Amino acid sequence: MSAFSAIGEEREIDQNEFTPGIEPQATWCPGCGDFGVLKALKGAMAELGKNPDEVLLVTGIGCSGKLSSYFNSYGYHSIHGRSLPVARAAKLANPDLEVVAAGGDGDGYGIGGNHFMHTARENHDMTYIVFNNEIFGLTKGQTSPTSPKGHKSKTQPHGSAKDPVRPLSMSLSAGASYVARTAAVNPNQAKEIIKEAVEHDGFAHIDFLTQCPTWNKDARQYVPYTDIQQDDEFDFDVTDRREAADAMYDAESRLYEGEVLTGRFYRDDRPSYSQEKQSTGEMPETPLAERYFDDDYEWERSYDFMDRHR
Ligand SMILES: Cc1ncc(C[n+]2csc(CCOP(=O)(O)OP(=O)(O)O)c2C)c(N)n1
Ligand code: SF4
Ligand SMILES: [Mg+2]
Repeated sequence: MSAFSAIGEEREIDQNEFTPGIEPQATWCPGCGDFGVLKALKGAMAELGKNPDEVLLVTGIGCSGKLSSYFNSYGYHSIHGRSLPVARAAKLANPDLEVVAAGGDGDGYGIGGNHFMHTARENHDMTYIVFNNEIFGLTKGQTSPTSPKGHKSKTQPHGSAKDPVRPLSMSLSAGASYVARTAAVNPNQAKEIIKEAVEHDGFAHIDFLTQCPTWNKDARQYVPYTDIQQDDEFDFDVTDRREAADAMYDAESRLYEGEVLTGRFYRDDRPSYSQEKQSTGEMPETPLAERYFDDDYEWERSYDFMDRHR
């Protein structure tokens, strides 16, 4: 597989092409929602006609972070909370790559929260999937930023005193240009939402509800769910910020009352970070990745820099 050979090649893709040749056995527990993300992602990429070598999947640390081991594409299993800066750098260096970043609620809304805020604000063109199981799964069930108030765990045995973060509202106010929530128990909706997110030019954030039957509730934690686009009660305009904000606030509150509202919440078509940079002339026309592989490219700036520091 070379870095550029298959980019742009059009052919029918089978979703099994996204299963690694030497398939590592997934170590997720039976009934874990993470399997649902893997299935939806494979289906979405195949239906979009993406070749595995057109895709880069960058993950953080957690049960969710293992996704890049079970998905056949370029992959980078980064460090806790740091998938987004890695994904941003890769996208800027090689804009032809379809970049997907993924990680847990602890990873993205806790330790990596600052990267989340600024990647959304700058509207980097990528898909960000947050596996939201309301818990630290990998480290055995500690309270996470999305755990409900009063939730008892080893770290808060008397119950969490904190209100959970509101991931959809946070994303909207930070500046994400596509915001959706889906659930592993709803694989068809999940696949369609991932397809939209991948096709969106800008930062597309998916809060993906992934049940953790081992450390949180049970495999039916997010059942039943409602698709807000299919329910007359939620007749709002996803391109209207205020209406989207109200719908998000409602969905976030009702999740903790046992009502699971999923679907598309917000979308705008403002230019992505790269498009803005190109329009001001700040972004070089030849992407960094192509310059690196071009033997004739003169690395003037690097040479100058080295001369100055000899
Ligand atoms: C810098 C750093 N701090 C803490 C840890 C320990 N750690 C590993 S995974 C994790 C939390 C995982 O929770 P989440 O991000 O929600 O992912 P999940 O396992 O639930 O998918 C923590 C605290 C670490 N690996 N690196
Ligand atoms: S601990 Fe929870 S999140 Fe981790 S693999 Fe098991 S069920 Fe999934
Ligand atoms: Mg988690």
